[in-house]
Amino acid sequence: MDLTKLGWNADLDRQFAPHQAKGLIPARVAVEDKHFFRIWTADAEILAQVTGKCMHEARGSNSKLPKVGDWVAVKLVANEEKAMIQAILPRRTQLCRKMAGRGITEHILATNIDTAFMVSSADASFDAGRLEQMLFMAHESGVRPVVLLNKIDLCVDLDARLADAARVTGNTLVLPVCALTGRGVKELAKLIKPGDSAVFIGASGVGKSSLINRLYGEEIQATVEVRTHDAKGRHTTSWREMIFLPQGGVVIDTPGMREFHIWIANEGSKQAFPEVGALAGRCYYRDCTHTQENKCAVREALAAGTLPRERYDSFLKLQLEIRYLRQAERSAAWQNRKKTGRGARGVPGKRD
Ligand SMILES: Nc1nc2c(ncn2[C@@H]2O[C@H](COP(=O)(O)OP(=O)(O)OP(=O)(O)O)[C@@H](O)[C@H]2O)c(=O)[nH]1
Ligand SMILES: [Mg+2]
Ligand SMILES: [Zn+2]
Repeated sequence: MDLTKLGWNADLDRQFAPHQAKGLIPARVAVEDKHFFRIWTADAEILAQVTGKCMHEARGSNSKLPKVGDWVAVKLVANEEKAMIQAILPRRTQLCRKMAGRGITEHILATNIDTAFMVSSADASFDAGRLEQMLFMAHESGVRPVVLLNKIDLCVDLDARLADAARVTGNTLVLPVCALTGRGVKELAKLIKPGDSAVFIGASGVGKSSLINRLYGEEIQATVEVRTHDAKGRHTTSWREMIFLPQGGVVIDTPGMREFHIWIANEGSKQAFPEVGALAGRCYYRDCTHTQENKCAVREALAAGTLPRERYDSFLKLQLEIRYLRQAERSAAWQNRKKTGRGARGVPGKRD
């Protein structure tokens, strides 16, 4: 395989030079699992592991470990269909979300992406709030977003639905599609050029895998269809997987997302206001908003003049934004539950 078809370019060539000098070869991470990676080299798809050194350098920070879409420098293990990942080349873009569950962990969905297809269902489960959050994430990541309004066969008034979407999409391209009939799939295919990398994201059951199958031309990804003859039943995508399209370009299928947290804004705040972050750690209340609480180290510094007023003001402004986004996310999720009274695929308590 010609690596340029996977997106290899002159920049990567330059970045790879020191690794080449050490006899390493370039590869792209196609699948990330708990215990292994599947990578594509120019010659083959092979299993790969991370070296102990790499693990140590990551120091528990998940984002420093290889992710789907990463270009890596590997050493082939002699006489085995295996490789050791020695280094990750700098990421051009990275698309992230907050991991669901306790605590906040950033979770990189995919890296080195050109286009993020934000898939929404045009049926009654359409959720403008969720779409807005997905768009925010794409914009923050420097990835081109395209909105796919899927399942238009299930939508009674497409114009009205498009108008709903337009309220949150701004200048972003919105493409109505139908994985069932193939409508709009040609236009979709045109948006992925050879060498491009695209990722499909969106709630579980909106039809990400179905659209990818359509693009590929055959059933390559399992979809969530209920198969009565098959004990396995539903086939929800459970890991991220990169797929090479016959016409060129790669697409990454992702599992449905339960929530999109605005971790980027959070991370941005930590980076932009390290001194406020340090002060906030000394506030009496753990959830101090630094506006009216007693024993607030941030306001004490403000009063003492060690924290400039304008720094305090812009910090608060960003915090407000983050809180607003969180609130919007929560109410959108709540509205959606109220609307459908069940999970996206009709299974109470399932993901999404
Ligand atoms: N009517 C109709 N059904 C569709 C369409 N696209 C997908 N579906 C159905 O919707 C269900 C979910 O599709 P998937 O492609 O598995 O959804 P997904 O987004 O990959 O879901 P996760 O992997 O759980 O995130 C399946 O039963 C599909 O057959 C469409 O355009 N119209
Ligand atoms: Mg899927
Ligand atoms: Zn405080």
